Amino acid sequence: ATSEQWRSRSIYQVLTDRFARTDGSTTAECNTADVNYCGGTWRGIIGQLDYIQNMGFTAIWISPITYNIPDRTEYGDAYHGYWQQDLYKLNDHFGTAEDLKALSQALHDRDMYLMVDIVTNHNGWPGASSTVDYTRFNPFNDAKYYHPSCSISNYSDQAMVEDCWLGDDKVELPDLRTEDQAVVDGYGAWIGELVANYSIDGLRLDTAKHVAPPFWSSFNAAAGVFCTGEVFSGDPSFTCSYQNALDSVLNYPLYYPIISFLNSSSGTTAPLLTAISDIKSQCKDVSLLGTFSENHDLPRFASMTQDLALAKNALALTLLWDGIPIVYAGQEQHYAGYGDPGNREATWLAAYSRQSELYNLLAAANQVRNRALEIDEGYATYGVDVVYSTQNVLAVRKGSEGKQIVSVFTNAGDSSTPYAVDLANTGWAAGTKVLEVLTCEEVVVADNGALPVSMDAGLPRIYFSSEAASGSGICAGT
Ligand code: ABC
Ligand code: CA
Repeated sequence: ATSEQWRSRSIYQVLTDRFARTDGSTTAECNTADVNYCGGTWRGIIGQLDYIQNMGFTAIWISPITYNIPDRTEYGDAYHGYWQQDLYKLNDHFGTAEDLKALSQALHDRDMYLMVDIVTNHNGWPGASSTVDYTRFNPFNDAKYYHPSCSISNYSDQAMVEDCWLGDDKVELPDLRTEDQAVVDGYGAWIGELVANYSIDGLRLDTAKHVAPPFWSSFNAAAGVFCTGEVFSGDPSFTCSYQNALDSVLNYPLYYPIISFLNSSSGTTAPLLTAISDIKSQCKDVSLLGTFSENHDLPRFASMTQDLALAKNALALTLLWDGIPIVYAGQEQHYAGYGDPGNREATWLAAYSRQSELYNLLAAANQVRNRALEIDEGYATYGVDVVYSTQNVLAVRKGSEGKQIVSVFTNAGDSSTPYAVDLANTGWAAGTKVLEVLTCEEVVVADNGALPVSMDAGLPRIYFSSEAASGSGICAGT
């Protein structure tokens, strides 16, 4: 699928090993500290697509699918898939080629997309650099395809970030010469075939900042589908520069301000306000960036605060901001693991509960976003417009006149008292009936054009006009 098609999607991120087992078990042991395979599979994902789709997601991103270091290492098993050894074989812990094709088909039958995580920067080796046997890799089976070993000791030295090796002597990540034509061609031929074989709709490109942009331009073209790169940096000018080579990047520059605003009541909106204008001025197309507040490399939101109202604000903001929202499996269950490997809890241990408050908040937020996208061709590209801000409260409008969503976020927290504000500049005329889609209460825009907003218990608010909501199922039955 193209960038244009991905712009209106909403992505649920899964580590295949940790999301769902073929047997559908909700009790199979999975102790993250053991760093071993827990038994999740592609067939398992097929079995839980209702769980994902009922939250309103229209795509999934799965962890790498290729053959990895087969044996246990000093850093445990390659259950995450980033220790690739053979591009032309699948990781059979997750299933067969037929299983992967079946997952792709099952998604397409639901009009959902499949995004696959791809590693091109390195392979994986279970030991020190001096012990690497290059003949074990396919297709780059000779030392000539790799940079000489050196470790990345200084992340501000970009040549070092690109040419030295990630990993250490427990698990080395031999670094490909991605500037060489033979490597560019080898990856290009492979990705075109992979995308076609499994009808893949989009790619998440691992370690994007460890590979120079010219490689990415060729790779994105060879893939022929939407590509979003992992440029792990909070610096907008650095991260945005990769969007000149790739369709999209993950929005790390937005991640840090989201967290510092919402992970405690003492945070402020200031960094987020700065980020909005920085990202807008530096990134080529903000509407294609991947917006997230958790992933498998970062501490879970709930490891920073147990406050559920703050978690709700973080998720509402993730979904209703500019860009393509991405929610990491387990976030809807308020999982609280701190960093790798603790943040890779098995989703099945929450029994795929649809009772969870965050599950229901995601369903409501995706529903209103999906509706706005359906009725407003300008929604996705309408850059968020700040209509109100204090240190602790932020209200934004997104979408064309009459079809806009106005959301209000706060870091007041769940023990806070009511807070009322009359919001001007929402774009709605006096007398317009507006629905708050999380409580399903209707309010009317006042004669002076202000939207009467009443906040309570630190909860976010999401407003959409009753007319635009009508017939969509939003707040149906209330
Ligand atoms: C294993 C063990 C761990 C052990 C580790 C050394 O080895 O499991 O217990 O501690 C995979 C696996 C991991 C595994 C690694 C290494 O491989 O998932 O479990 O860890 O063997 C991607 C993937 C990630 C994956 C890899 C490798 C890359 O998402 O899951 O890991 O294929 C760097 C990379 C980034 C990478 C990330 C984990 O590490 O750039 O691609 N992610 C700074 C640096 C970043 C750096 C980040 C985290 O720290 O600039 O480059 O990311 O280490 C902001 C700044 C940022 C800064 C942050 C901290 O602060 O703007 O630049 O990021 O303000
Ligand atoms: Ca590299």
